[in-house]
Amino acid sequence: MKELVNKPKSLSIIERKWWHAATVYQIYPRSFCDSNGDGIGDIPGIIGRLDYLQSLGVTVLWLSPIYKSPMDDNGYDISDYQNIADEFGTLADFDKLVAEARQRGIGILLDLVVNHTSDEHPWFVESRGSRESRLRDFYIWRPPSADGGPPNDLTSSFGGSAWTLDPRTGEYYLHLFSRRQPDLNWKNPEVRSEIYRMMNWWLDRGIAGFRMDVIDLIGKEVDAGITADGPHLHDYLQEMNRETFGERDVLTVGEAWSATPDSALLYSGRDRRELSMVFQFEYVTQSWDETHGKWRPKPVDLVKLKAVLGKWQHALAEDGWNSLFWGNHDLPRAVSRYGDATGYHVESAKMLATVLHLMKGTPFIYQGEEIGMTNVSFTSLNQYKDIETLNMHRLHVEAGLSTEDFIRGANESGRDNARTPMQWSADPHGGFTTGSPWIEVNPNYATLNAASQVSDDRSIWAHYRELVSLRKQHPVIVYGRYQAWLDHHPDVFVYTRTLDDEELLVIANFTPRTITIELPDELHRRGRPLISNYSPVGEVGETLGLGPYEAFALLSSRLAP
Ligand code: TEU
Ligand code: CA
Repeated sequence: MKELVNKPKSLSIIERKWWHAATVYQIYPRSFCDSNGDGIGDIPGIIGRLDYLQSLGVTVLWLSPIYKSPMDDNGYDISDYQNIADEFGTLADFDKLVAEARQRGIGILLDLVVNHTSDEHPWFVESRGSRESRLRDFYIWRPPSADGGPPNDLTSSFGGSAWTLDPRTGEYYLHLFSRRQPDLNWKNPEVRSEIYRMMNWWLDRGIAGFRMDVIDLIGKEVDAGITADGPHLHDYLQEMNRETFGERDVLTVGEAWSATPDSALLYSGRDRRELSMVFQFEYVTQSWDETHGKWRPKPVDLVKLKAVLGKWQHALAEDGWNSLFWGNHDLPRAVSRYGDATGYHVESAKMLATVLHLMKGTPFIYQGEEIGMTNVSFTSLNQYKDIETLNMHRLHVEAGLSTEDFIRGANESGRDNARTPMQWSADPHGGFTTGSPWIEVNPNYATLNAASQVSDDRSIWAHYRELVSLRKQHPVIVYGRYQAWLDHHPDVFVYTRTLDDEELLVIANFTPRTITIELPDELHRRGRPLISNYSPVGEVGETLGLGPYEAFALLSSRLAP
């Protein structure tokens, strides 16, 4: 029996924003499309693919860094914030990208990397010159500890101490990433105002907002050993908001590995005036090994995965906003990590997309995910290019691990999985370049490529396009209340989204097996099949059979009998 509810139209407390209904697409420029045959993706290459992105339906592109950089960390080490790296193009190319994207209803999000700069940034060159340098205090310098070693035991994300001794002045500088990425001193008001000035300069060029690299680290209290979530973090973000984008209608998303549902409300709560949303990684790190971290990931535990994603859905239901993503340029390929890249490639890629894109939040598609690109299997160390992987290899081998063992972990979790070139076609190097690519293309490009999918209505690509379009058409997908069902079921992900008199039911089999599940009375219904990766499902009753990785969504009216 269905309840006959006839409540007044619900007034969501959340103020409507354009980016609530948007789907963002992340581009890793180095690996997206090479226009001039030098083996490196570039801005003209992106411009050449705008029609492809428009037909996918995405309305925001987040570009990983395109600024001048010695590329120690592929651009996350910036030496000039107000210029473009030669290999990516020119400022004129960038302005053209913004204009051409805008004509297609697409906005450009820049990657704001302001926790650190490159060691080649003129600020650092000046700062390291002498202890009396006028920019000394732009970075974090400390004298050696009593035994001459580093000031404390803070470690770098890429391995080893976070401190490097600079012989010129006999002091250590802090770098939470590579030694070529010195951390800026956010306590210095001059540093902050320089950054705000630079941000406004880009906003004035017409960008749609920023993705903020490791933004949870800028409030660090180095001497107390605090890096993430420091005491002044939110003061700085409120100041940044006031001084830069606060009055502009842009999207801002902060990368925050330390974020909890509570802190997410500090960043994105309605009265806080900080950011639109953050990326949270709780569901990522919960499957890392206690000692070896991501290099020995545990198998995905669906019950735990549902619990974490559900917790975030609830915590930000009435205030704040979620970001939704399975992958990015640091993470393994979604279908390899959470699906089945060999046995049920198409089914599982579509299933994952269905589950993610119908939740509440703004979905992010990482380049190539829309065609189901997979992890790569490298066999020799020189195929890897990522600084994190190469540094970690050195440390693990010093600690007694064999290179072969390390490669097994890197093929599962290394960042280069996400960085092999976009597979456009079955042409040499997947149509990414006419030259020789900076990193090898995944050999499966011959069968797994965009060209073969865009014209096929049953492809993974077509499924993503459908999901992006559904979000634009159905407010229930954007604003509906989330409720999870069958929390403890190890095989299926089931949730409903409710708005006014509409209810969306999403059911997904996370296993490569044919299964039968029992559904509680409240879920029995007839409705309109919205999307599926098998044949359309218009009715569910007490028992439901699901094929391997089957997923579907059913839209029904709560007023109907
Ligand atoms: O990543 C932050 C970060 O902490 C990653 O290094 C992450 O921990 C790691 O990949 C997972 O093992 C951001 C950028 O997304 C990343 O590409 C940069 O290398 C890093 O910051 C430094 O800017
Ligand atoms: Ca190029």
